[in-house]
Amino acid sequence: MPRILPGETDLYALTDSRLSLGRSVVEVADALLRAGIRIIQYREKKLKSGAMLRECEALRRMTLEAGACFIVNDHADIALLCQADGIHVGQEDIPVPSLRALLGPDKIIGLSTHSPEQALAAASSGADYIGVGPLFATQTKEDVCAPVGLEYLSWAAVHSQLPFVAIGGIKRHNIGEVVRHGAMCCALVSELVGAEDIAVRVAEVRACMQA
Ligand code: 3NM
Repeated sequence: MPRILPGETDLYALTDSRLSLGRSVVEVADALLRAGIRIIQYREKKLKSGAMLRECEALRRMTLEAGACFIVNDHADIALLCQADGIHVGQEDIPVPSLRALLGPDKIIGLSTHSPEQALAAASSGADYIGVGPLFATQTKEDVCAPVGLEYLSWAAVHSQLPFVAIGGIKRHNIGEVVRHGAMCCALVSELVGAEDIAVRVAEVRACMQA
């Protein structure tokens, strides 16, 4: 199973069919994988669980073929059933130790964090990586807190005991700044899945990271 953590790859893509210009999750994931994305998180908030499982099974097959890591947002049952590489949860979801007991030692568990205190707690809880954000304003996540800004990212770059992925409002115009503040891996939703040509967009984003 492809166990790839943030830090081992530069970009982390999340799905969101509401932002995908009418394309299916499978179509978007295919374009992301062809563009060389090596971690995909399935994040669909509005579907019934049966439909979610069918999509996750398809994405699992595709990510395995591409040698990419597949993470499911929130749903431990679906992550297990589709044999995903891991799960990503937020601060108010099932706590990491309970997920670990359920999923076992090998599944990746990612946790969203919004402050240094939460990052330190994540490390002691047994999470494998953390999300650091939202760095900037975002319309993509409904219940997200106010932007934490780049200060927390700078803190994480020095002090995080876990691999981390920067997230929240990251676009071509600000990703250079995010990299300069110490992010080795950036998670983007609208900027990638909302692009007409996803391969071109991934190349542009990568060029901005390196500029
Ligand atoms: N988690 P976009 S921000 C899913 O800060 C998610 O934990 C966040 O979407 C966090 O790249 C976010 O379109 C949405 O701004 C990011």
